[in-house]
Formats: sequence, structure tokens, C-alpha cells
Amino acid sequence: MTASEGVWPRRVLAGLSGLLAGYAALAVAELVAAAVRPEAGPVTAVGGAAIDRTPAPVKDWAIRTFGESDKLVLQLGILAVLTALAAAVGLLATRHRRAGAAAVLALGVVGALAATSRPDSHSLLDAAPSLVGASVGAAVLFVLVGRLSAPVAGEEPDGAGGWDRRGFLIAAGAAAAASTGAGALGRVLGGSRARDAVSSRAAAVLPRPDSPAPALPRGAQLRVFGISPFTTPNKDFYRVDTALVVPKVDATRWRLRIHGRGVSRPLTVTYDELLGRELIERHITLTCVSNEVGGPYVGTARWIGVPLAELLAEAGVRPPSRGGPADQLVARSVDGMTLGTPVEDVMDGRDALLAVGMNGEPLPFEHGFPVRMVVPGLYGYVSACKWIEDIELTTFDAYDPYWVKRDWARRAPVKTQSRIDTPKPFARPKAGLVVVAGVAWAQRRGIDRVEVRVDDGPWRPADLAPQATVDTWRQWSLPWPATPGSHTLTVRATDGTGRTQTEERTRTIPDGASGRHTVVVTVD
Ligand SMILES: Nc1nc2c(c(=O)[nH]1)N[C@H]1C(S)=C(S)[C@@H](COP(=O)(O)O)O[C@H]1N2
Ligand SMILES: [Mo]
Repeated sequence: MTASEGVWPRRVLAGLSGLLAGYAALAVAELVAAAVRPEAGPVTAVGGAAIDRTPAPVKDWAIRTFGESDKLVLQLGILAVLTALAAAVGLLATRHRRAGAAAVLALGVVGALAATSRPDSHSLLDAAPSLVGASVGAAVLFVLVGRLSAPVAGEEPDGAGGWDRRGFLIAAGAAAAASTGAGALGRVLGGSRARDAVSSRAAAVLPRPDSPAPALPRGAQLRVFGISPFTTPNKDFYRVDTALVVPKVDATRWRLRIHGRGVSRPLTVTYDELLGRELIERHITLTCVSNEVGGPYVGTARWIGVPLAELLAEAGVRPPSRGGPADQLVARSVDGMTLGTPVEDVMDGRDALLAVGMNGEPLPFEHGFPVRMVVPGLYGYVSACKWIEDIELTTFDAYDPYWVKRDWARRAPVKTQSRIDTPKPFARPKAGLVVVAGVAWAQRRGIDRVEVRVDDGPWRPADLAPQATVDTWRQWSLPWPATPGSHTLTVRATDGTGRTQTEERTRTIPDGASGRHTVVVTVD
């Protein structure tokens, strides 16, 4: 064998050794994570830590650009980086075997630091998956690369060509098979927790609400093709959260704790206890502060839940206006997210809910099963904690929750907004009557008027569907005698206090986008 023949495949095999070491490390790590805590697995932990540390403008951009695929994109990115790193470490190891193994261990330390620094990490044991995985990975690399550089009796020990081909193949095959076995076992074990959660959801039976949602007024749903349905089906409801893996919570083991300042009777409630309480059902429109003007992160559901104010009152909580010492309610989720809501808002008589149901079924996992908060009138990040497990009464001075630490506003009531659903941007309708239609929302204040302007023409009042409640959006439509050419349609809404949506455009950060939605169409 000549040196050149030997060198090329060895490079490739070195890269392959790195990949196999990486594969072994991840598989073992996931197996350990299944035993310790699934969220402590390196990919989830590093991804979560990356999300935590992403500057707000970048996060905003990612939500805008990738929409709800942002987390898939992140995971694919992590895998791509890991693949490149693993191959590089393999190449490094053929020159310096120890350095290669040390590099794998160093990556394990990164994973361990990420896992233990997550807000949902409560134990140093969360470092174990990454550390154990990396140790196994380092050993695999050490052995495989050893085969690649071991001169074998009978072959010329010429340095380049002398290596233990058979030994390498056997070791590589064994490593691949063992890793696959470990990974599969990890999946089975990890899956059992998720299965408990899934069966607890399947077994959940929501009682009929004591106070069902008032029937929608006739005509609340306009018959216009292309308009957002008044009630957003669960499968179409927008999803915004930082969870790389949707938390699967077993409702039979779930508890909610209410404690903190001014809580004279701290409470812990179970899922069954919540279902046994007075349940109310309300249509409420939920909006994300990251929604751009005209954007998709808004939806209306029929939420079933327990009035939160009553539960707080039982715990002895008084709102600041009645002398209570806490002005901020901090909700914490099982994945360590924190959201801060004004206590005054939750207790001022609005339908603030600990929601258990969404459009007639138990909350979907993506939307917070078993229990989430819903508070009409506030953006989701200051009110709508999914997978909630803890409510702490505190003050705005004493504590900044997750998004506030990242420069979003402490208090964020929903801004009056309106959206043109149809025609779509760059549509090419035929000249003649074109129906312009959409939705407008100003939760807590209601919508009084919606107007549409064509190009620089006068504002023309749209026909409003009857208002369901001040907490829901309102559909509107306007027949427009469209003339050929390019036209800009603009919409503006006026809320129940008589204030018209501002023309001034602002970014979503810090407290929600303002400005008017426009759609440009070409009439043929
Ligand atoms: N645990 C948790 N709850 C959360 C979030 C989150 O990231 N984690 N995101 C909030 C934000 S920003 C919004 S807009 C709403 C979105 O709720 P949805 O995904 O059910 O539409 O959930 C809120 N609750
Ligand atoms: Mo949000």
C-alpha cells in the first residue's frame, strides 16, 4: 500500500470516528437524561440556553422569519454545528489522540453548564447526561482513532498506511450498534413519562362549565371568504413560547402553588381540585406582543377555566387598591418561564382565568396542558403562562420576569389593532365589487368603529359584525367598487373609549407594534 492511498481514507475514517463518538455521546446522554430529567439532555439544554441568551432583536427576527418553525431551525442548526465539530474533533484526534478526547469532554462540559444554568434546572444532577455522554464519546474516539494509527504485525509500519482495518471496523460497528441501543432505550424510558402525560390528558373530562360562554350574537361570524374565523380552531391557533420540546405534564401529578407577599393562606391545588371548582367559559382573544402590524399571532378561543381572582382571594390576596402589598403576580411554568402580571388587573373583575379547556377540549399540550393563565387585555408574555405550576405574589420593584430581563416592558396592555384578511397582499382581484374584510381587536375596551381607506381617499366606515364581548376581536367588511390599477388599502380601528388606532409605526419591542395595516393589490 502506498502512503497516498492510505492517507485519504484515513482522513475520512478519522472524521467518521468523530461522528461516531458524537453519536455515542448524544445517545448515552439522552439515555441518562431519560433517567435524570429529559430536559437536561444536551441538545434541549444547549438549545434552550441559546434561546435564553439570544438578544431580543435576533429573537424577534427569528420569530418573524421562521415563524413557528423557529425552534426546528434552531435544532437543525445545533445538529449541523455538532456534526461539523465532531468531524473536526475526529481529525484532531488522529494527530493528538488525547487532545481529541479532551475536546469531546470539553463539549460535554458546555452541555453540562447549559443544562444546569437553565431556569428549570433545580439540581446539579442535570449535568450528568452531558458529562456521562461526553465521557463515553471520548472513550469511543480514543479507541477508534487508536485503531487508525496502530501499526499491525504483518503490515508495513510505514506510518501512513499501517493501521488496524479489521480492528477499526469491529470497534466502529460495535460503537454504532451500542449507541443505537442506548438511544433507543433512552427513547423508551423518556417516552414513558410522556405517555403518562398523554394518558392523563386523554382521561381528563372537563365538567360542563357552571357559566357557559354566552352564545355569540347572530352575525358575529361574517360570511366572507378569506376572513379569519371568529373562533380560531386549536390546530390553527398561533403558538409562541421558548420551549424547544413541548412540556408533557402528567395532570395526575400536577400541583399549583400560590404563595408570596400578602398571601395569608398559601394554597396548593391539584388538577382534580381545579376541575371540581366553579368553572366559567369565555371567548377571549389572545395576542402576542411580537405580532407585527398585520401579523398572525392573534387568535380567539373559548377558554374554560377557574376564575383566578377567587382563588387568590381564598389565599388571602388583596389587590393594591385595597391595600394589598403585592402589585405583581409572577407565574412560573414547569419549564422555568416566568411571566409577571399586575395583581390589580387580575382582580379587577375581568375574566382572568386559570384555564383548563380550549374550545371544548382539555388544553392541547402546545397550549399549556394541564393548566395555563389567560387574562383578557394583556399581551401573552405578561399574562398567559402555559404549563403553569407556581404563582408568587411579589412586587414589580422586587422581581423582573423572563422577558422583562430582556428589555420588554413590565406592563403591556394590548394595543388597538386591525388587520385586513382579504384581499391578500399582491392579490389580483377583478374590477368590480371586491369585499375587503378582516378583524380588529382592543381587548377590555372593545371595538367601536373600523374604517378603510383606498389609496389617499377618504376613510370609509366598514360594516361591523356585532360585538361578542369587549375581550374579543370583531370582524368587519367593506364592499369596495374596485377600479383597474394598483391600489393601497389601509385599515384603522377605533376602540370603545373613542381612541383611534395610531398611525405612528413602532416596533414590537418593548410593548407591542403600533401603526396601520396596509395591503397593496392590483385590480385587473
Ligand atoms: N411557559 C410559557 N408560557 C408562555 C410562553 C412561554 O414561552 N412559556 N409564551 C407566552 C407568550 S409570549 C404568548 S404570546 C402566549 C402564547 O400562547 P399560545 O402559544 O397558546 O398561543 O403564551 C405565553 N405563555
Ligand atoms: Mo407573546
